[in-house]
Amino acid sequence: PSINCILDRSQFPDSFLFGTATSSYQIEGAYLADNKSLSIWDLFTKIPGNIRDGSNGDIAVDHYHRYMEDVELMHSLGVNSYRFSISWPRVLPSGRFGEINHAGIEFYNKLINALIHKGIQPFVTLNHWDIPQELENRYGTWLNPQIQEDFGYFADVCFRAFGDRVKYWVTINEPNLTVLFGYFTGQYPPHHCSKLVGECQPGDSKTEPYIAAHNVILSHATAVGIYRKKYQVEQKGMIGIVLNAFWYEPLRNLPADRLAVQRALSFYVAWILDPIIYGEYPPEMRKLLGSSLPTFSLEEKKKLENKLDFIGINHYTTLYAKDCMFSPCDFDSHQWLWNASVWFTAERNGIPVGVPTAMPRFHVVPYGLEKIVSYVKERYNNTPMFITENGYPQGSNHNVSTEDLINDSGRVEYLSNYLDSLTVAMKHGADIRGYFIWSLLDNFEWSFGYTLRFGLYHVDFNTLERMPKLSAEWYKQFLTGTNALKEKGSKSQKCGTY
Ligand code: PNW
Repeated sequence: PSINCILDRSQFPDSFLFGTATSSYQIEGAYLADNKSLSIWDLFTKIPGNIRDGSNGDIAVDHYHRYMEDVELMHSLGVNSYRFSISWPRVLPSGRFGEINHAGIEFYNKLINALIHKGIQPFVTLNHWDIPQELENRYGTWLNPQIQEDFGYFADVCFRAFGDRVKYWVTINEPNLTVLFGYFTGQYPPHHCSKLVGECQPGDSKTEPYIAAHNVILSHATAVGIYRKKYQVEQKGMIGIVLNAFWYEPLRNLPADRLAVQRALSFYVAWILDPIIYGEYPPEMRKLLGSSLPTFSLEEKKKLENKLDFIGINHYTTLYAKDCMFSPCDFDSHQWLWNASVWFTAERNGIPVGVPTAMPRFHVVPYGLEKIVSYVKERYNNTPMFITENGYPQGSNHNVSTEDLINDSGRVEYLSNYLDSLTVAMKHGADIRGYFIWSLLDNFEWSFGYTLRFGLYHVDFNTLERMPKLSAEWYKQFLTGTNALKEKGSKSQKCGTY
């Protein structure tokens, strides 16, 4: 691989967390084991057409039964942290309407203890999209304020059971993406959308994403409130939220497109973070949307005072943004941010923004990480940040051999250049506390099923055997300071020159 710069673990503080990330639905399998109930993803994946290869997470990579082996893989990498999520329907099969499932608690206890035994800090996400289906059936999850109390209850159960050992909590993973995918495009459960977009459950796609986001923000605040009040003093952990965050470049060198970039960031990232940190939706959003954006009551504002301790950033790629407000676009505005009058593309004059990957619209643009970190740093007064996901997808169809998948030099190049970009942001003062590679191993990639692979470890989806890829070797060598790839591959350039 051609790595443009020599990275060194010693460029990062000793306390810096280096890890890998996964989520429960994507890896655990055992979807009905030991009293677990169905999540919204268990049902959604069974409806034909929802998942590219018709697959689901029933078995996934069977982490539920192979967790000890997977902890060993992490130990051999030399990571000091692991980001994973707790399956809500495994711990509370009927949410707040039923009993705690002790088998579920037991599973996470065993996992957490095994990690700690190997010196790996658990970094735990309470909800990475798998919500008990019963809550969707009963009242419609994120569309109903009831979810705030129910999510708070689930969080409370987890703090009480695991908080003596877990010092890093994430409330919700990428809610900015899931409310748009769940209530606007309909790509994810609960599959609501307007007729414009495709086949789905009828929903008011113009208002539902705002309502869902409002309940997400207040659910986060409820969980943080419980942590602050009942646990944090004693358990001494940190709690935050994780956002999906692209970087955007103006498509044309025009003020209108530079404003479009700012609107895209506001309508996607600040949409969730401004209320949590400043108690109000972004002024840019309010100005354009007026009363179609919900407002926070006095009581709700009180809840928002709980804020957060860190911001988690999941960053994968950069897109070009084009203004559609000052001069209307003659094509449909891109679906995700229909309300921001921005259109996104990954190409300028036919030239892609970076080297393409196997995932549509995901290109390799390392400086995007530095840029998005600086944006968050400036807007939120350098609140502590973790890069909670960064990673590179490979496609796997029958044309690709296992050997090619194992020999993932594209991923090594991606990761080293993004990590290098992160060091630049840190040199400029960004308070970054950790970095997690998505993912430890190949797994169920949502709408893409098993057709996209993000793992440092290859998984044979028939035998479920794990095998290290070149990127696993690279990470290990980086973490243990024996950067042998340095001699073999890199152009011996100074870091920061990608
Ligand atoms: C994140 N997009 O999801 C999730 O947190 C992970 O669970 C997931 O496996 C990972 O990124 C890789 O995709 C995303 O369409 C899903 O732009 C879709 C998009 C971005 C992130």
